[in-house]
Amino acid sequence: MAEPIRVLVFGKTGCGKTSMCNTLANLAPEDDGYQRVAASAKGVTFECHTYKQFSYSNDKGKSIDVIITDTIGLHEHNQGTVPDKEAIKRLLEFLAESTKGYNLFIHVDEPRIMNTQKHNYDMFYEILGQRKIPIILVVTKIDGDAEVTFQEWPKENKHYYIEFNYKEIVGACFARSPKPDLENLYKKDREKSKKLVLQAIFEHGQGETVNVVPNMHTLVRTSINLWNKFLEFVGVEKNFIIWNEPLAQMLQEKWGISKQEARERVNNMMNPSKK
Ligand SMILES: Nc1nc2c(ncn2[C@@H]2O[C@H](COP(=O)(O)OP(=O)(O)OP(=O)(O)O)[C@@H](O)[C@H]2O)c(=O)[nH]1
Ligand SMILES: [Mg+2]
Repeated sequence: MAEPIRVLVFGKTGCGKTSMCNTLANLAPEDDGYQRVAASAKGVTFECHTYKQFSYSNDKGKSIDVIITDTIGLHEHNQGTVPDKEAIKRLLEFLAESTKGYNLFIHVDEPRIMNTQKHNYDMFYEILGQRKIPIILVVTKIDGDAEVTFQEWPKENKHYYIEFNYKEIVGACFARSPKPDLENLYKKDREKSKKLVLQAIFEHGQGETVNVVPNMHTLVRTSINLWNKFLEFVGVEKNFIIWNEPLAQMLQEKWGISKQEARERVNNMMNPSKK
């Protein structure tokens, strides 16, 4: 039997990642495995979560199995649930355990293009995926715009994204409402959006899997690059590394080396000239 397609979902906090994953995995609030979503000021998802495998058959009767992982939203306010430093650390810890790798990245974002969009893209596609994992963009919350359909949105806005390597841009709505009238409309939107995203997974996710953190060296290098990228975004001078200890601890736990060896490895990589 063919291997399932492994998909990693990322994007800034509150853009609708979990709402999309719940919908793709066919989960409603009363179901086991449904993950909480909310319009709160603080981020909701505080751990990466992998959903149970599900199947999708397209219009031509071809089917795929999909395993989808939702991640912690980045770019929270520092009073939020998971400040960026902690979010990056949890993400790396999770990825270091994800030895099967990924076939596809889904970047989720809202219609208005902001600086956080490029920043998230760089962190995942450029640094973590080393440009080896194909990526698609899902733009949520198109429902607020009566003028544009899901199919029209990507056509009308694709020129804003030419600097990015997105294989496809999908317009979507994954909202849910307790008000029955609104929910009737949202339900149809979710069904349409689900089909569009699953079809994009079908088309772009069938290549080889790539393990994003295959060894200790990659973990340290990736952490440094991610952290520097984050500092660049918040405008702090590069190489201001306060990460040595958490990183050494990760190496120690995951690869079972001594504390001293872990510290030495991290220090050598942080300051290669002193080696
Ligand atoms: N109008 C509208 N609201 C949406 C849509 N998708 C999600 N929402 C709402 O946006 C809010 C945040 O959604 P979540 O799915 O929790 O967002 P998230 O990206 O997982 O957030 P974090 O876990 O904090 O990173 C919720 O109130 C959702 O109901 C959409 O397509 N349209
Ligand atoms: Mg979430």
